[in-house]
Amino acid sequence: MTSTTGFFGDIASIDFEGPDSVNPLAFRHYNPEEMVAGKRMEDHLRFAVCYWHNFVWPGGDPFGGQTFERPWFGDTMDLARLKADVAFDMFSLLKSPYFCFHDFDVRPEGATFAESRKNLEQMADYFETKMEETGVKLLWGTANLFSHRRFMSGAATNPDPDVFAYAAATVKACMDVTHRLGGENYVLWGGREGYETLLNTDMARELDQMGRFLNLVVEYKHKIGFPGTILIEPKPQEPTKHQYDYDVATVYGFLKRYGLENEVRVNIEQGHAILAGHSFEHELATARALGIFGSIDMNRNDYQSGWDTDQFPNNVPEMALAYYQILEAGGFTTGGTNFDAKLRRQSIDPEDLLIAHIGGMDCCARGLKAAARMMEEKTLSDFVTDRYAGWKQGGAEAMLDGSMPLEAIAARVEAEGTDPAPRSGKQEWLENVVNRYV
Ligand code: XLS
Ligand code: NI
Ligand code: NI
Repeated sequence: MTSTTGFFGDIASIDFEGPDSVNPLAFRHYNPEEMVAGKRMEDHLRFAVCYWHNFVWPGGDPFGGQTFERPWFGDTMDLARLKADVAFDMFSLLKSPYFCFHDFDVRPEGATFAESRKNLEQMADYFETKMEETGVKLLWGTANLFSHRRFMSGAATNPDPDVFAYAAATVKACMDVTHRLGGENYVLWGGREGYETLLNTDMARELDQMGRFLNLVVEYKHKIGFPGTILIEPKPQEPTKHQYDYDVATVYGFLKRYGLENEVRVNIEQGHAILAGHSFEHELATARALGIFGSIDMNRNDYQSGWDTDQFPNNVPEMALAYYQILEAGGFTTGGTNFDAKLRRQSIDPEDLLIAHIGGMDCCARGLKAAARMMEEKTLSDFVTDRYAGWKQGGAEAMLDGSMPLEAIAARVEAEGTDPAPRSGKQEWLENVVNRYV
C-alpha cells in the first residue's frame, strides 16, 4: 500500500527480505505467513501498534519539552482526522493487524463531558471507515483516566464521588466505542489508582471503590454483550508513588476479594514487571499459574533508571523466555503483542517510527521461533515433568488431596525410615539448553 498522507515519504511497503537483508525498512525475521508450531506467525504474535506513544507523545522529558514536529499536533477534529490518516498509514505499512488507543489519544477534549463523548464517537465513525479500508482491527480500547487534572487524586479511588462518576461515564463511553469497533479486549490501567502519601489516604475505602468500579465495568460488559476480555494492567508505581495494581499476584488477590477472578485477566507489560522487581517471564508464569493470562504490552525497561522507559524491545533471549511462557499457557486467545513502546526523543525522523517497530517485530519473531522450538523439542518441559514425577508414585498424591492428615504423613516417614535423597536442580545445564535455541 502507498501512504495516503505522504508523512512517510515514498516508502511504499515493508516486506520480509530474510535475515541477510541490510535494508533498514524490511523485516529480517517477521514473516507473517511463516508457520511456527502449527500456526501462522501473524496469528501467534497478533501485533498491535499503540496510538499514544507514536502519535500523541511530543518527545518531552522532565528537563525539556517537545522534540517531535508532527503536522497533526493540536486540538481540532481536523487534526485528529489527519492523525488517524497517518496512524492507519503506519499500521498498514508495518502490516500490523491491530492497533490500540485511549479516548484521549484520538479526539480533542471537549468543553463538556458530552462534547468529549461526541468527539470520540465521531472519531470512531472515522475509524470504522479506515478499518474497513485497511483491514486493521482493534486489539483493545481504553480510557485515559490519568492525564487530565480532574484525575490528579485518582479516578475510581478519588476521594470525590463526582470524579468517580466522571471516570465511570468515561469508561462507559470508551467501552461503547470499543464494542462498536469490534475490539477484542478492553483494558484498565490504573495510572492514578494508588497514593502519594498515606497521610491523606483511606486505603480500605479506596480499595472498595476500585472493587465496585471494576464490578460496574464487568456488569456493563455483560449488559451490552461485549464479547471481548476485560484486562487489568499491573504496574507498581509511576505516576503514583504506590499503585494498587502492583503486580500480577497483587491483582489476583484484588480480583479474588471482589469476586472477579473469573471475569478479568491481566495485560502484562515487560517494563512494569521490571519496575515491580520481577522478570517479564515471572509475571507471565504467575498469570499462567493463576489462570488469568490475557495479553502483553511488549517493550523494554532500562535496568538502571527506575523509570518506566517504554523502549522498543531488543533482548531476544529474554523475549524467548517470555514467549515460552505464553506458548505453554496455550498462546493468545483474545490477547496479542501490543508495542507499548516509544522512540527516544532524539529519534525525530518519521522513518524512525517504522524502524523502531520493524526491529521490535523482528525480535518478537526470533523470540517466538526460539520458544516454539523449546516447546516442541520438550527438553525443558520433560525435565520439569520428571522433577515432580515422585508425586505420581507411592500414594504421594494423598498428601495433597485431603485424604492424609498430618499425623498419617508423620507415621509414614517414621515407618519408611529413609531420608529423602537430594537431586540436582541442573540449572546450568538448563541454561545451556536455552542457549541452543537463542
Ligand atoms: C502506562 C501504561 C499505559 C497502558 C494503557 O504505563 O503502560 O500505557 O498500557 O493505559
Ligand atoms: Ni502499557
Ligand atoms: Ni510502561
